[in-house]
Formats: sequence, C-alpha cells, structure tokens
Amino acid sequence: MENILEKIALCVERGKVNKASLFPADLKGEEGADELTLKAINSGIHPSEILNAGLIEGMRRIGEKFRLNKAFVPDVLISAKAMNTAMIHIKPFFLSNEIKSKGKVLIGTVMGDLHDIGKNIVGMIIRGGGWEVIDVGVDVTPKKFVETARTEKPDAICLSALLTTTMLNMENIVTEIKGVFPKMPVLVGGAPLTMEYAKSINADFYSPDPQKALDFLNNIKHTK
Ligand code: B12
Repeated sequence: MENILEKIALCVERGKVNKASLFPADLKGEEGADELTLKAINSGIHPSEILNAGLIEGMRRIGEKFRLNKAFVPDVLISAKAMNTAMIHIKPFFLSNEIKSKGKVLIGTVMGDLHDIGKNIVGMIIRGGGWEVIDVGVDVTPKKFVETARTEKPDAICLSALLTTTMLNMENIVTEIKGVFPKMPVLVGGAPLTMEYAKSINADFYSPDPQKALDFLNNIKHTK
C-alpha cells in the first residue's frame, strides 16, 4: 500500500501524467498518476490518504526542488497536470456525501496569485461536506469578491494565497468585504500564512487544514 502511494508521489513529482505520456523518458510505458490513483482507489485505500500521502506529497517534493532551483516552472506545471488528472478520480468521493446544501461558500485565490491547486482542494472538501461552493477562480480583485458576494449572498468567504507578496492583498480584501458585510465570516489559507498574520488582518479563521475549515463552517451554521 505504501508502495503505490510512493509511486503516485513520484509520478506527481516527476510529471508522469499517465501511461501514454512520453515524459519523463525513463518512465516511458509505465503507469502514471492517472492509472495508479485509480488502482489505489480500487484496492481500497482511502481517497484522503491517496490525496495526502500520494498527490500532495508529490507536489511538496516538486515544490522543494523548485525552491532549490533544481526544477523550473515547466516542471511544476507538468506536475500540476499529473495531480489534476489524478484528482478526477478522487473528486467523486469528496462529493458523494452531498445530500442537501448546508449553505453557500464563495472561494477564490487573491489578486495577483495564479496558484489554484490548494484552493481547488479546499473547495472540493467543503463541497463534499455538503456546502454549495461558488469558485471565483484565481487573481480575484477585492471588487470581484464583494460584487459576487452581493449577487450570490454566501454564508462565508474563503481566500487562498500562495505567495508572500499576494498574501498581503488579503488584508485589503478582508477590509473591503467586512466594510460591506460586517458579519461575513472570512476564512484564509495557503502555504505562506500564519495564525498571527490571519489575526492581524481580522480574518475569522485560519488553518493549513481544509478539513478544519469545514468544521468551522459547520459550526457557524449551527450558531447562526
Ligand atoms: C504548483 C506551483 C506553481 C504553479 C501553479 C499551478 C496551479 N495551477 O496552481 C505555477 C508554475 C503556475 C507557479 C507559478 C509561480 N510560482 Co509557484 N509554486 C507551486 C508549488 C510548487 C506548489 C503549490 C501547490 O499547489 N501546493 C499544493 C497545495 C495542495 O498546497 P496549498 O496551495 O498550500 O494548499 C493547501 C493549504 O495551504 C490549504 N489552503 C490553501 N488555500 C486555503 C484557503 C483556506 C481558506 C484554507 C482554510 C486552507 C487553504 O489547503 C490546501 C490543501 O492542504 C509551490 C511550492 C510549495 N511547495 O508550495 C510554489 C510556490 C508557491 N511558487 C512560488 C513562486 C515564486 C512562483 C512564481 C512567482 C514563479 C515565477 N518566477 O514565475 C509564479 C507566480 C505566479 C503567480 N502570479 O501566481 C514560491 C512562492 C515563494 C514566496 N515566498 O512567495 C513557491 C513557494 C515555490 C518556492 N519555494 O519558491 N507555481
């Protein structure tokens, strides 16, 4: 079992999408993230374990190489492609307990930031927890968050940022949202964030763990 999760992590790290992909050359003809994820699901491994120990672990490793200048943007993009292809098999499990919507959540990656893998995972977990999720995409301006909130009337708004520079845009976005909707719970997350920073910008919730965001949302629904 550990072996297949390790293989999945390796496929994501090296950008091996599926058996048909010609890249990387030394893995030509071998199964990729696509087939291995399906195999892992069929062998009974819990999808959240495949997600954490396989797919996210692979992204963590390519991220580390990228940081050390041992991998470059195209390498990271092909890893993201491998991850997203595998996610197609994982998604239905997170969505399956969707019975009746508990409420509506707006989610987006903040202005200047194009990273969406984390945001998509958070959205998927919240959706799987029974919430309707309105995903406004990446590079989202404060104005767009506020305008969409006006039309969609969500119960909460989730902001994601992956760059230390774009993280700073969260402050303005939280201020703009709270200026129009003072009671709107705003949840923030993304690799560079800390609890301290989240508190300093008046966000209502921060965690690196999307599952905890879902617990928080379920709780506000009870107390509303
Ligand atoms: C993939 C990736 C890319 C891809 C993005 C593809 C895509 N579709 O998302 C591409 C190649 C496009 C890219 C581009 C860039 N990237 Co980049 N990228 C990454 C990488 C390798 C992985 C990010 C990722 O997807 N992680 C996996 C997900 C699952 O993790 P996550 O996003 O943190 O989300 C989890 C939690 O944080 C949490 N979470 C996330 N959001 C939220 C929200 C809420 C509300 C909650 C509760 C929780 C939560 O839940 C998620 C699931 O557990 C990271 C390195 C790393 N290890 O993080 C660098 C990294 C983020 N990138 C970096 C950089 C510098 C860039 C570029 C500037 C590079 C360049 N020179 O062009 C550009 C910026 C483009 C832009 N304007 O946004 C730096 C940032 C450094 C910094 N201190 O700011 C990093 C850290 C790499 C590094 N070590 O140098 N990148």
